[in-house]
Amino acid sequence: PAIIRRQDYRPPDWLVPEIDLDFALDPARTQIRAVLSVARNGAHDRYLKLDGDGLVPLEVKVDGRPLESGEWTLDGGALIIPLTGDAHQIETLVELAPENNSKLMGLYASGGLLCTQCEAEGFRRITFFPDRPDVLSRYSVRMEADPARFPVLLANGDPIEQGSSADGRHWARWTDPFPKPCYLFALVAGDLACNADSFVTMSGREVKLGIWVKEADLPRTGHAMEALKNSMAWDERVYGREYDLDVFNIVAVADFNFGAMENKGLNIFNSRYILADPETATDIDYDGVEGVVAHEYFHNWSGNRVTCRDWFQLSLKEGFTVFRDQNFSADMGSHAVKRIEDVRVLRAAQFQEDAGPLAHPVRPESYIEISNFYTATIYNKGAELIRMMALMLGPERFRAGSDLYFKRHDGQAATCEDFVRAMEEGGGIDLGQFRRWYEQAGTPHVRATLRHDEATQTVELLLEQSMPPTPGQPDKQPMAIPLRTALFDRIGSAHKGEELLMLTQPQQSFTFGGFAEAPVLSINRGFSAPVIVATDRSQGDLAFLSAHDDDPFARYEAMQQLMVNVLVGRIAGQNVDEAAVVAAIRDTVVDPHLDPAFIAEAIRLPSEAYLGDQMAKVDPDAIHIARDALQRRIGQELEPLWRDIHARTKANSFSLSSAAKGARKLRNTALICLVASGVPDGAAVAFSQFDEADNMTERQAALATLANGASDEREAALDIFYNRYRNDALTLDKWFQTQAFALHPDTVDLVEELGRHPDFTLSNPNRVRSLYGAFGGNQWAFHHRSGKGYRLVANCIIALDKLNPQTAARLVPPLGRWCRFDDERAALMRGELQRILAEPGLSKDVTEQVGKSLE
Ligand code: HT7
Ligand code: ZN
Repeated sequence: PAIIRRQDYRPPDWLVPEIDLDFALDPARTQIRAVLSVARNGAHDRYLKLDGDGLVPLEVKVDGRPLESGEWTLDGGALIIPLTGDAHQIETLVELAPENNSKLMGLYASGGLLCTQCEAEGFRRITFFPDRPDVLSRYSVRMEADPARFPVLLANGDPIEQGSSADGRHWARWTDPFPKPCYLFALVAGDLACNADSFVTMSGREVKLGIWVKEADLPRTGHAMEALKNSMAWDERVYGREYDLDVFNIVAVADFNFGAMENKGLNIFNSRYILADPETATDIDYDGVEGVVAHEYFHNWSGNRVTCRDWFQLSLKEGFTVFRDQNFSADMGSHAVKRIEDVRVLRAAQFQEDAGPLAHPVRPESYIEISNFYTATIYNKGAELIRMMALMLGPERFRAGSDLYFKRHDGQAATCEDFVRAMEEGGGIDLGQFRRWYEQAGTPHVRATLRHDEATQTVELLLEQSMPPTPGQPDKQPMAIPLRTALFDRIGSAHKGEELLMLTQPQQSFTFGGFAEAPVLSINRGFSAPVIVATDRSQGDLAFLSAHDDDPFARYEAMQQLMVNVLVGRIAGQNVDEAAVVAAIRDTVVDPHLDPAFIAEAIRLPSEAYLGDQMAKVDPDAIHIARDALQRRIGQELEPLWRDIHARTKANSFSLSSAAKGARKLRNTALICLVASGVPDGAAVAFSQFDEADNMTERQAALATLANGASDEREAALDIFYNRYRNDALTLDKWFQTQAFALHPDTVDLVEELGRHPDFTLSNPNRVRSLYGAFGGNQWAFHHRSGKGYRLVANCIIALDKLNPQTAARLVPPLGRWCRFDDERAALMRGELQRILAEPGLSKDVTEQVGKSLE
């Protein structure tokens, strides 16, 4: 397949200032008439090329004149028309069968609805058009459909006309006054009910808000609506950004390749990020709804008003928007806990990506299939880059930079470089070396060594940075790494003030005076830079920080490192002091000043996958055994504490307050510890929590805890859960996911069985992710030494590729991590990758991911 390169960017030959679309909608046979006003861009004699994917032109007209078939050609799906003048009107007619569109890109059917997904390159599956983000057009859209099946007709912008046709069909016209790239086009037709509300903007305009769902789901839309209104107010307050249309609609659909889509004025969501009620949604689900609603709303400015020049600039909108949604969620809840959660996700997804064959820079240099580049690097590492700039600039200068960016580039298709330049000019800072964060893939490693000199009462902090090679980038230049740092006096347990140290050289040392005794180093506080830090801190120093650090992230980190050292040491056969971990956990749990949600985060053992990341070669079995043993010891030694917490955090009634969420989080952690201790009534306590819970957070946590063990209660709870939720797709996903993620010796066999379950289907991406996606993240089960896990996932990829290549390609990365494992496992993993690659007719999505994984 062809490689697209960033360096090959050329402005578009033809612009399309206006487009008029007419949809005669029907699931089996939809006709689309498009009228494009095209304008030559600059002086050249190149023909007009309109991208198309699987389209057959039924009619082609230029300035109203029908073309003969010889007057246009098709080239790899694109429509080629030679034109003589500088401005023309092009008209095309195509026909589609949305009900047969299993790729869920372009116009497709989902649960009786017709809807669209155009980012990144879905619009070319709807009509012929220059499908690139730097072609911005004004859209007028007419939709016509059967009013019984499709009473609601929505598109971007504002509704301007509607009526009935003589043949009993009805129609509506929507226009969007803001020029936009075609990836932001959307329409929805269906039988939908609306949660209607409104928001008055900072300039006093009333915006009509609508969340459209199936009638039965209306009671589950309240949280999403609150999140939307909070997001609108937050963007005004924090970034000065006001909403610009008179209506803002959101539609929830059951079949969706991603989380949601920010189409102008008509966001389309995977229903899992809209629907929530206590019976079916966990607190994590509620937070997911809030975060994704905010993310898509924030795109109205960071993505829509200022869009991307080309797909290499994807992080311009995604990294910035993730940064914005992370800060919004932190403001809505706890800054400390949100940061811990975000870093956990970054390390689990992005650090692994950076360390493997699919590593790429935040601004990639090339791609084969752009859908494969909606990655943790573009999104989460991209957000960390913005976070570092915000830290270096400080809040006022960062706001000045973002104001300049929006003002300067409003209505334009911009680049990452435009953003950095606006930050430099608006904030008055030189970001020359910092730009390497956009260019170099891989996670920097920083080694920090502290040397104390009693005679001069000074300490020298030596920082050394390095960056491992990544595909296509064998040698790396030093990065600009901002490290928030403090030195703690052991006596008094305080520090003299935090400093922001800028590490810019391969090696750099910083000297601090006034230390009669060697202090304790607290570094990368708040996770100020997305780097891996190694220090020579003792277990005693880490225990000290886990009790005294005033930066919550650093305190959490010290606790985690304490546990990692014990676990990795134990796996390596060293004599380790587990008692120190137990003591640190006890001290944390009983600290009355700490937020219960923070306690739950801090005392949670590092995941098996994270432990694997700390080892030269991952040994899944040894990791599982060591972690399990430590969890048991923590459970046993502090058993009364776990019982007490579990009992006292039981609420009388459900609330979504931070305090109630924190209590549930801690209660579920206490349950894990209690059950892990092996006490005879462990399964019974978990089952009562499962049975008595008035909310899904506690019910699912109890189910997951039971699923890790072997008991009659396990089987009973799984049966009850299935029977209770078998008709609720989103909740049934949890049943599949919990079993696929269970730390149970039979998980691999169970996943095989579940793949044949009557409720399992490859046509719903949520269901696929809940089984095979979750399983791929279950290190112990997926890496079963038999290789069965690899075979299962490979089989799924092969079968799914024929229906939905995008979703299939997203299952490849766990198989691509073969070089992190022993030779036997590596050979089995490579064997499965080769088997996939040998499949005839493999999509370019999967070919790219598998091909790169084998290199
Ligand atoms: N910007 C949206 C990306 C997206 C997407 C990408 C590829 C395939 C399907 C997709 N659906 C949505 C989502 C976002 O980041 O807001
Ligand atoms: Zn986004």
